[in-house]
Amino acid sequence: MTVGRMVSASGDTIDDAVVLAFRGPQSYTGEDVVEFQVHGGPAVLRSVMEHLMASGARQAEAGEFTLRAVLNEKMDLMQAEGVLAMVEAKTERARRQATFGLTKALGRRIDEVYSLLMSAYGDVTAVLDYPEEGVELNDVRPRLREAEDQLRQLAATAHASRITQQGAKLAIIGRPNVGKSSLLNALLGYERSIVSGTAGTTRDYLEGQLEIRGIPITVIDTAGIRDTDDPIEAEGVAQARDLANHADLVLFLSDQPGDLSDFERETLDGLGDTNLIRVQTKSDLTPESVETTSGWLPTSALDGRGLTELKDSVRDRLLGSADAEELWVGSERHVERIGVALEHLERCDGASEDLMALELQDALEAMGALLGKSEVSEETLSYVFANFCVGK
Ligand SMILES: Nc1nc2c(ncn2[C@@H]2O[C@H](COP(=O)(O)OP(=O)(O)OP(=O)(O)O)[C@@H](O)[C@H]2O)c(=O)[nH]1
Ligand SMILES: [Mg+2]
Repeated sequence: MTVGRMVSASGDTIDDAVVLAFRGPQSYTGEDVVEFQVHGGPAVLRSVMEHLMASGARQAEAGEFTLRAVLNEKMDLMQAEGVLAMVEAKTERARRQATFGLTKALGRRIDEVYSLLMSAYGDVTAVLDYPEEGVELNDVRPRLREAEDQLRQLAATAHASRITQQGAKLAIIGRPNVGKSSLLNALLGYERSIVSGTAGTTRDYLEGQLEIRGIPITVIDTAGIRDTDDPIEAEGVAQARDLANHADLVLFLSDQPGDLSDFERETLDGLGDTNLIRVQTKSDLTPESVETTSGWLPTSALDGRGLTELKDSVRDRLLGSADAEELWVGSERHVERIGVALEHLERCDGASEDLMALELQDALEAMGALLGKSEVSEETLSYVFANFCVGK
């Protein structure tokens, strides 16, 4: 580490800087690396960059430092993907999941399955090559089932992982005046949307960002849905239904769940149950003696009751049973490769030994591509590094 003055070729002072030299192979990329720590500010940075480039340097490509680290075997491809996930992590939960990539925990789990398949493959080829040795194929099946189970468990975490990393869209819909904008404001903790007793206050949709139980969420407040002749309102209604259809989760609101209009019923039926939470609003107005309608979660934007339960319910619906402490498979590349391996394993069921050997070969190849055991293709590298930012 050196503290010194940076001067141009013509002797002009550029800045005082700290210069850190990392000698390969003990550096991030494995190569010799020099880091300049200069005073911030756009003019200083521009001047330093200009002078470095005039001396023969060039701007790094997106992800080039990490790519070089992979090519120099300082880290494997899954760790590099962990770096990207770490940089992109918006919440604590996403950050934790990224550490599983960085620390090779995910790679080790996949490696275990790979070894299991490899030993099964070895036995199948032994049966084929030396039929007289009498290796029982029965020994192979439990290992294949075990590998299949493990891969299925990993594949099942993909949805939760995507939601945690990329966030989810939550649409609030319901008839006019039911309290949609009030619920949005209550969830956000500030007055994002105009609230009034006039039905049809919200005509256009609007969005707010928040975090619910560690999940980045975009909440969308929409125009009240009802049968209307007003063309502007009808446009808002159509938009609300469309937003609900494209959201990861819909909160369907009613202050009188026992008395839905035909239009509300029809909208509700069109949404299906899987990504829907039925929310009863204004439950502060309901006398204690009145039982809550089954299947509806009672809430009040006014006094905050039911909002904790609502947030828990949002988390449960979005993440399912995926446990945050478990390893999750996040990258699309991992999900896709695991899917391919699973397809081949399924085809082993009831297959003859020679077919099984072929399927196992393909399954191993898919897993090997994940771990970088086989030659990593240019195409895979550019796919992985396409999303990196410059300087990583
Ligand atoms: N008592 C009570 N009143 C509420 C509650 N939530 C909303 N309101 C009232 O209900 C009325 C309508 O609320 P909004 O949030 O504007 O309803 P909206 O569904 O967005 O209505 P539109 O935008 O017209 O579709 C307002 O007068 C609110 O003060 C609640 O939890 N309790
Ligand atoms: Mg509104």
